[in-house]
Parts: sequence; C-alpha cells; structure tokens
Amino acid sequence: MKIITGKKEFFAGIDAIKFEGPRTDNPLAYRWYDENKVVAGKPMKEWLRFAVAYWHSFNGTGADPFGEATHIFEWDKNADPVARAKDKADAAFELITKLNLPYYCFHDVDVVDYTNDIAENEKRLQTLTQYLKQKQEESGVKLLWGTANLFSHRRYMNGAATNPDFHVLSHAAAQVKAALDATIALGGENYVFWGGREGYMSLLNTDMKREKEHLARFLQASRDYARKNGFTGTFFIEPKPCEPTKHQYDYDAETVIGFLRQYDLLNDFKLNLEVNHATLAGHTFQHELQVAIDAGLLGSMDANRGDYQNGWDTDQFPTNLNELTEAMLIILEGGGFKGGGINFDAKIRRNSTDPADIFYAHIGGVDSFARALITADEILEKSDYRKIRQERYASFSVDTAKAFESGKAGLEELRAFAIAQGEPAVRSGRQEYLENIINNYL
Ligand code: XUL
Ligand code: CO
Repeated sequence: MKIITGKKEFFAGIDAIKFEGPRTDNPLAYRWYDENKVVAGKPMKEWLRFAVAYWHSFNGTGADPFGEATHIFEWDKNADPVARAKDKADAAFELITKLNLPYYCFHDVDVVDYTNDIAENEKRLQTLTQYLKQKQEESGVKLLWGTANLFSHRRYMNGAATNPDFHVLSHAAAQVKAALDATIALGGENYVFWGGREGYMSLLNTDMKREKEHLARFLQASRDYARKNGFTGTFFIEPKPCEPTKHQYDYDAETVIGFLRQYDLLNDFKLNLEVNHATLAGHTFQHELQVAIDAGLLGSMDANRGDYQNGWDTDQFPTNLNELTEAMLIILEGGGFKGGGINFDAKIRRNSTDPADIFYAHIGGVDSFARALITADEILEKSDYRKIRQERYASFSVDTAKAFESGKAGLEELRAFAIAQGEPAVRSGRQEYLENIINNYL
C-alpha cells in the first residue's frame, strides 16, 4: 500500500510495517499477519478486514476522570477547526497506510469538531468528506463503517432516539442524516448504531416501552433515508449492557436479536459485537459470537479486551491468544463476517506516550488475530475438535430422536424409548481435553 502523508509527516522515523515472519526481532513488523497468505480458502486480509478507529487513535488524549490529557497530538494544534480536522485526517491516513490496514471507522465528531449549529456542522462534515474521499482514492483505504456520536453532547444526557424530549430526538435525527450522507459519499460499507445513552438511569422517571418503540421508529426512519439515498450496505447494532447508562436497551446479542425481530428490522440490520461489551454483559465474547452466528447475524466486531479486575470498559488492545483462538474457531466455522470486519475499538494506555506506541498496539492486535486465525484453521483441519462435538450428539441419529427433532415424537414416544433403553450411560464432556487442543496448536 502506498504511504499517504500530508504536508507534515506525523510519524517520522516509522516506515511501512511489513510481514517479516515469527523469527524477526523487529518490533515494528508483523510476525503472523501475511495479508495474502491463504487460510481456509481465502487470503487472511479477507477474513480479517482490519479497521483503525478514528476516535481512539486520533482523538483519544489519554485524559481520564482524574487527570488531563497526556497524548499531545501534533495534528491537534491548528486553531481553525477545519484545518485541524484536515491535519488529523493526514495523520490518520499516514498511520493507516503505514500499518497497511485496509479500513477505517469514524463517528461524525471524530472527523471534525461540531458546534450547536446543525447547518454549520453539515458544512464542516461535507468539507471533510471531500478531503477523506481524496485520501481514500490516493491510498485505496476504505471506510468499513460510519456512525454518529449521539452520546457526548450535553443534550443527549437522557438519550438520543430514546430521549423523553422530542426536540432532542430531532437533533439526533439531523446528526444521523448527515453521518449517513457522509458514509454514503465515502462508499462506506456499513453503518453502525451503538446506543450510547439509549437506556435509563432510573425506571422511576422512564417509560421503557415507549422509549424502545421510539428507538425502533428511529432505526426504521434511518434505514429508509439511507436506502432512498443509495446506501446498499448493512446497518449494525452494537450491543452493550451498561455504561454510560445503568441499563442499555441493546443489552447483548440475544436482546438485540429479539428487538430486531419484534420491529421487523432483520432484513437490514446485523450485529457489531465488541469483546469487552460481551464481558460486561456477563458473557464470554465467544458466547456472543455464537449467538449472532446461529441467527445468521454476525456482521462485524469491535476488537479490544477488558481488564478482569475492573468492571468497566477499558478498551485495551487484544493480546490474549487463547481467547482469540476460541473466537476465531467460531468465526471460521460460521463462515466469517457478513459485511463487516475487525475494528480496533481500543486505545493505548494513558501513559503510553511514545509516537511508536500506537503502532505497537495495532501490530500486537493484528498479529494476535492473524495467529488465532491460523491456529483455529489448523485445529479445524487437523484435530478431532469438530468430531468430538458431533459425537456428543450421536444419540440423536436414532429414529425416535429424529422424530423428536422434527416435532413428530411426543412425550409418550420418548417415555417408551427411555424404558426400552434403560438408564443412560455416563458420558464425558471432555472439556479439559478440548482446552488442551487449543494450547497444543498455538
Ligand atoms: C463504546 C463503543 C463505541 C462504538 C461506536 O463502548 O464501543 O465506540 O463502537 O459508537
Ligand atoms: Co465499539
């Protein structure tokens, strides 16, 4: 990929990150991500479809509730908001092209600062859309998805589409309209709705039924607008159980699937699953993946990891090979993402302040997924992992079981079968054996 820099080189001294294989001692190289290497019938880059997240990588200042910014970005210095946004776009495309990753994702306000004036915001976003479009054309980098930030501004403190104030809801609609226009103009392949503050803090002041109906209506209206204006991609809902609200309406994959079914949105919407959102919901990420795949709705994923000692969204870069291999087993068996890819919704730590840190973070995440993909494929091809799971259900091959599965055998037939067979044999689930397979192939 051609490296694209602006007037200034923001990551001077760091060149294109190349595949050098597992034996290299270069920390600024890929050890496992060999983009054109064919795994399970297609190149790694097509399975993984990595994206860089604009918000963490180019806006995340390292500020936390206890302290000021620690990442002082060179691209964040121009006093003019549009010029500053262009510097940021230059930095973004420099990083993405140096990392040789195919996609990026953004919220509207990541790209350019917004004011309280809807028309002015639209003008700014359109200007930056033209700028980004040119950078996409020069580099070949594509937009995996766009979205609107409907949670940071003060007006959204009680929600956006689920706000009890219709005036606020209408502002959210204006913002989504502009973000959709930008996504369409940039050839964005998908559009995401993460229900930032779509939920409640207290039921004492909340009509939950009405708010959820408003959310459905808002999604329908957004879908209709986008389709009318030529958007052919997929809409994703990104589940999260809590934070910032105490209870979010898009709690987890099962909840969202039920909601999509109830409001007839299954033809247009799929899921964007985030690792640490799954953990916060009390699930493993693997569980959420399996739920989505079983429903045919695994659209995309936000890659990160939480901290097992904390109960909030730490958005760390993924590094846990064991868990990622389990995830890739499910993704591979499920046939991959439907339209989406792997977006690094992850941030470097507050005290990671070297310009190279953002490279190490992405290299680590990319290589962890690449290695997990290779390992999962080997497990599926060479081990008895699949066979063991199939054999666990072998007893369902008898006629009575088949009749049960197809709804033809009732309790009477099952009772007769139980008596004829006698007490069932004790059969092992062989969990430890299966867990060892993962380590054996890593
Ligand atoms: C927040 C989160 C968001 C969404 C996009 O937890 O994951 O960044 O991915 O709005
Ligand atoms: Co996310």
